[in-house]
Amino acid sequence: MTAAFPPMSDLKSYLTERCAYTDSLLDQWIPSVETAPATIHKAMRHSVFAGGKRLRPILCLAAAEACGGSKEAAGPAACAVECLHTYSLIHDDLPSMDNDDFRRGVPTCHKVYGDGIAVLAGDALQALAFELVVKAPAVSRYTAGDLVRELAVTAGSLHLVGGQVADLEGEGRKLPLEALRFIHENKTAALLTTSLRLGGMSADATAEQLQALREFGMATGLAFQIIDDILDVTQTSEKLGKSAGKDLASEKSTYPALIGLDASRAEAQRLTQHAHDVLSLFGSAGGRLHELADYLLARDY
Ligand code: GRG
Repeated sequence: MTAAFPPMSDLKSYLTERCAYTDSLLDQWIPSVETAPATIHKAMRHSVFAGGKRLRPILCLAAAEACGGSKEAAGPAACAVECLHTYSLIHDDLPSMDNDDFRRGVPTCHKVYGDGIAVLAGDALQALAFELVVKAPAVSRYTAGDLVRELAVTAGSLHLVGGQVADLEGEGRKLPLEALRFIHENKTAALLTTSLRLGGMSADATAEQLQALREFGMATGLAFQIIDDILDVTQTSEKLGKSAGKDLASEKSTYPALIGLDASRAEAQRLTQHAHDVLSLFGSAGGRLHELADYLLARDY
């Protein structure tokens, strides 16, 4: 397999380049706003191109790089995880869920297109995720069915949906730390982990490499969500591009609410250190994953 990755450059330009690469593929694969029925494609594109950080596609591409693969082979999986992620944001923002008006710096999908079209835009993005993941070129260790299963299990009742159910049922109650950890691992860390594993699978990763990507994803994913909880209390809505301070206002159980800001930061640092440790089998090919783990810990939006 050809390694089509450029040599290490500074992280900022790497992120910009990977973001632009993902966007160009998404633009190619999401039906245009002229495609009938136009409203649904406008709504899908409104949320996808509203300015997300593209962390999941970037992790997918970096995991492929760590396993000796190419960004071209990982591109379909990178777009699939972004479509699944954007669907979850659209549905999470609905009045019947988290009821948010503002996401990625713009009004939420249902605020612009109404609840019905927002539900359908999420549904269509979820379906598109599965259509895209099977575009990945064939490799010897994994079938298209293996990639579909990886995405489906994460999207379903044991992970994304299950985490969202636990979150809804935990509203208005002070949760024990283990219950909060369950929500964060399933709402957040599971999809980051699958993004990495799909990148690895597109590069024909070994079972050991996929297992290391799982451990790296669960550790960085939980650290990512702890940082998200911290940013909700320390940053402005303008900086975050979504409503800040909501967790505090709704007395939601979060890491800072349960263990305090300092202990939350320390836990995110401990998890990030564990993430670095599990990358040892990738040697220098894992360089970008090391950088991304530090970037996720240090982010301020
Ligand atoms: C199945 C409806 C449904 C929901 C599943 C993922 C999820 C649960 C809800 C989405 C909202 C949410 C707060 C998720 C937690 C993960 C998280 C912090 C998402 C935001 O991710 P970023 O910061 O967002 O990467 P951008 O906009 O940059 O892509």
